[in-house]
Amino acid sequence: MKCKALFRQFFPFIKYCIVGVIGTSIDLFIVYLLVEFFGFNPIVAALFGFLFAVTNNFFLNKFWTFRVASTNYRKLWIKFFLVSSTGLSITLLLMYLFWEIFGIYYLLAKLLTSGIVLIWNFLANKFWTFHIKERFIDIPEKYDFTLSIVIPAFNEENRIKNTLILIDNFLKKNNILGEIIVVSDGSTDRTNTLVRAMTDDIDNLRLVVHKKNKGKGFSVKSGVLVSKGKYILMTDADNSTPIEEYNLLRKKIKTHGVVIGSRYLKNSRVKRKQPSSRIFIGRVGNLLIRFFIIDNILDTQCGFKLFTHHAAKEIFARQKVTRFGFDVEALVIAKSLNYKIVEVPVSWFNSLESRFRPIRDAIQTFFDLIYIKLNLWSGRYR
Ligand SMILES: Nc1nc2c(ncn2[C@@H]2O[C@H](COP(=O)(O)OP(=O)(O)O)[C@@H](O)[C@H]2O)c(=O)[nH]1
Ligand SMILES: [Mg+2]
Repeated sequence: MKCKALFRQFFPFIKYCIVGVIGTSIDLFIVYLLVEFFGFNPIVAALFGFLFAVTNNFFLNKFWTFRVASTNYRKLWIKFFLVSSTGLSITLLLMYLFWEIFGIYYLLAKLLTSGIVLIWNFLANKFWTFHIKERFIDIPEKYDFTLSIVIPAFNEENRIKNTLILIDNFLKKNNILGEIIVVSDGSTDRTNTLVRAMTDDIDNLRLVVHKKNKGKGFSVKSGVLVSKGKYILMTDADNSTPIEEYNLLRKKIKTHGVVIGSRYLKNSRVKRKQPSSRIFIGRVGNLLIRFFIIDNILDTQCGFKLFTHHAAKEIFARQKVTRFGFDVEALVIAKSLNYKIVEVPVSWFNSLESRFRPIRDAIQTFFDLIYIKLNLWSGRYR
């Protein structure tokens, strides 16, 4: 486990080194410019070069290496500057020690010094400058239900009835006081009639109706905002992840604000795969998401996610993306609010029917990702 944790720092460390090389090149270039073309004293020029490189490295590390959402630039920059200055002082001290006192060949002394300072700077920035304290909020309120289950539904007359029966049975069998909220989103088939009829047989089944289709994201949001449970689960109308998997997620919700089902972990059980075109889109999408938006999460798109009441309300109140990009956005918001997120392997039975239109929805989701990134940069989620 320790080895794994260490390995996770490998990529950030490589990125940190790359940023360091860029910073040093800029530093040298500025010193050269100032001395040769503007007649600066080399010591003064070195000072400017240092400040410039610190600022440049700061931005690259904030947005690329460590991806910190905080927009308190002044505080972060001062911390980063302090770490860099301390690094510089250590450099001088070690050079004095290695070269003057121990008589080590000066280039070797410099190599040793650089290595030590690099590791010091990396660790100090990782665990101090850009360190985020994750939080877990569990307010000891009295809730009307233990669990709210939010199901977005768009023309689901074929699939929803069975799912509702399974969920109702599960709640009864496990003695869970739950409410089920179906958000029918401009459905033009018999979804509304069907669900309404079932409210006679199923306790605490509610139907929220959107007259026009607004998207899965918008629907989950409206369902979450009216939920009254201590925990809030979103799941798909086709029961792709069987409701029994709630028991797996529940184990982690005692210590995490957000627990998400995952199809890509070692113990995930994916039965009946999606068509290969869909898998391809999913993989490419995931790569883009991991590279540009959120790392450390393997499956952002699984429709089975559990939140504490407080986390769900805080996250979905800030939700802006209305269609399929909303999953990623919810996780981005959770991260920028410093919630602890954990992935749990679940089973997943692909249903042959799908509302996802591969080309149209993939393109729309791509634009949503850009929109999320812009919101993140401008601090709109905080
Ligand atoms: N409210 C709402 N739900 C939608 C919309 N599109 C898809 N869904 C729901 O999202 C869930 C997953 O959709 P599904 O067609 O199974 O997609 P897939 O599993 O990703 O192929 C189902 O519960 C759908 O009814 C939409 O536009 N509005
Ligand atoms: Mg499905």
